[in-house]
Amino acid sequence: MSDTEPTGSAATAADPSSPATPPDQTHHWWRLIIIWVVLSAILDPLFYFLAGPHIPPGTMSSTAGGAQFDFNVLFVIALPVMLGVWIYMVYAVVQWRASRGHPDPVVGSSARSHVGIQAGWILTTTVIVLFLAGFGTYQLVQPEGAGGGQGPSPIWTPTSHTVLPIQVIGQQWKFTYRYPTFGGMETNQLVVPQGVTIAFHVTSLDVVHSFWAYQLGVKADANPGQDNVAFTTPLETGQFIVRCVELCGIWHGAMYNSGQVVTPDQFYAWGKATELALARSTRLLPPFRLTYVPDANGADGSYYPDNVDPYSPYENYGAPQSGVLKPTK
Ligand SMILES: [Cu+2]
Repeated sequence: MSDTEPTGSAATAADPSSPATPPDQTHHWWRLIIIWVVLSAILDPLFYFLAGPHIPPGTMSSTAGGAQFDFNVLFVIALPVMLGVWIYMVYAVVQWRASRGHPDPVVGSSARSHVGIQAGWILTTTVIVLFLAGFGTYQLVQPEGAGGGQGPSPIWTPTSHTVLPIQVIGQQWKFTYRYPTFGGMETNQLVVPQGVTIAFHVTSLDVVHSFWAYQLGVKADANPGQDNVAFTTPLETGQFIVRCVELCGIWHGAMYNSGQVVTPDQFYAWGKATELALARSTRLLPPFRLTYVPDANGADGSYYPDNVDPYSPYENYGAPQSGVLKPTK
């Protein structure tokens, strides 16, 4: 900025040719503020009540509804800030463009160090940022852990006594699901009951994957050797999409399937039927554990519970079984 012009006197020197300069200053401020307040008061509720209910990920589960609410609150706060910038920009372009022949805007000392503007600016932005930090932190922890993986010992745990555990096992390149409630069966179908709080125990057999049940508002990293817990309560029946959202190898992009929220009756019927249908393969699985160790032999995608060393004598690495190798533990 150039302030080499003589201060103060330059503005007064221009006055005789354009007499109305000083009162015009406040006029612009009030006009800007009124446009801003009116537009914010119209557009904020319009967004919240018309667009808000359709914002992803929807309201299929408690955590999805929470994510939608959080987004809408943040947007309602952000919209007036965006409007403030846009309105000022458009107003400046229209009102103060050179072709309108107005005198130059104020320069020199009167354009600097306006205590009110500075204090207001710092105060407003500080209040907004601190509120967002507080709101974000609270929402992250309190409403059912917000659907994110909380690690093996979650900060937020459900108050409900009927929590259904479902294990999500990421592996190159699919998700499988183990249901300890149904004999530890493992299936590639994710079926969950409506109205029941679910604890997803997310883990991996190989590299880092990430379990994202989009419409349920659940997203948790799948790390080998880690039990990452995420809670949600499905509220609406229907289909939801599951994707891997951590680049995990060449077929990462094909690592998706869909899940189903059904009524509790349908769920238990499905569970019992599937448990029966899978009984023979379930017997070949390692017992249900929160984490596993992949089979070092394995092109077949099999795995061990994590209390068995994959390099123990139980593994024969393709060598014929003989009496030489004996369990040492
Ligand atoms: Cu993956």
